[in-house]
Amino acid sequence: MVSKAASDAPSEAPQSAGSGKYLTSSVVGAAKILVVGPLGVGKTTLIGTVSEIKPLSTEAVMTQAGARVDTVVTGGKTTTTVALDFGRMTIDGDLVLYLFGTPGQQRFLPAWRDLAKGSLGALALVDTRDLEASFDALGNLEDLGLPFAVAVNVFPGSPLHSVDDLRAALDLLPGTPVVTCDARDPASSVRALIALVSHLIHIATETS
Ligand SMILES: Nc1nc2c(ncn2[C@@H]2O[C@H](COP(=O)(O)OP(=O)(O)OP(=O)(O)O)[C@@H](O)[C@H]2O)c(=O)[nH]1
Ligand SMILES: [Mg+2]
Repeated sequence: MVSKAASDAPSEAPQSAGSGKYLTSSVVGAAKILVVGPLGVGKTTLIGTVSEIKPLSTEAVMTQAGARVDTVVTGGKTTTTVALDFGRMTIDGDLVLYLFGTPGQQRFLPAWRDLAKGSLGALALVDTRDLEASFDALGNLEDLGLPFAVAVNVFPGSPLHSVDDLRAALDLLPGTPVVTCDARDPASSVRALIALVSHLIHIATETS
């Protein structure tokens, strides 16, 4: 399931995990993971929360000029991702995840299909205040045949649904993990990514 990782570090560089800048020598595998979901669901936030390197983000200010083609969100959000987010997270010291966040605006869907190339799976963030907004991203993952886990990012006032109701509303396969998270909280976001990785390992074990 995972490929052998080459260390990011030059040979003379310290291998300590202290700075988080370089991969530790214990890393034996790597996986490219997408973080997808509709506008404002928390993709950039989650990658920034868990990344052990300074995350790459490509935020642009949303103006009225884009209102004709873009979804406009309220609640103080003034920027949106226009290309990708990138971050890196190591699990258990031996598996490194390269996290690619996709833009949420509908018009960037073709771009994130390109981002999907070479990825092993996706974490699909969902906001229960607008479940329908997730359909495009989930549909794209299904079209691409990319396994995914759903992480419900809980906002103030988010309606609470049972996992069974969410599965039905999102038309998920029985094995697709559904977890809740707060994208601003490292432990919660890491748990969501571990749920995805466990799912990917399960699929790989079943098919090998
Ligand atoms: N309450 C709450 N707020 C959150 C959470 N996750 C993100 N936010 C806030 O929601 C806003 C949107 O988050 P982003 O991370 O920019 O969302 P995004 O999915 O990257 O948005 P686009 O790139 O525009 O599609 C930010 O102001 C975050 O601080 C969460 O779990 N709970
Ligand atoms: Mg973003």
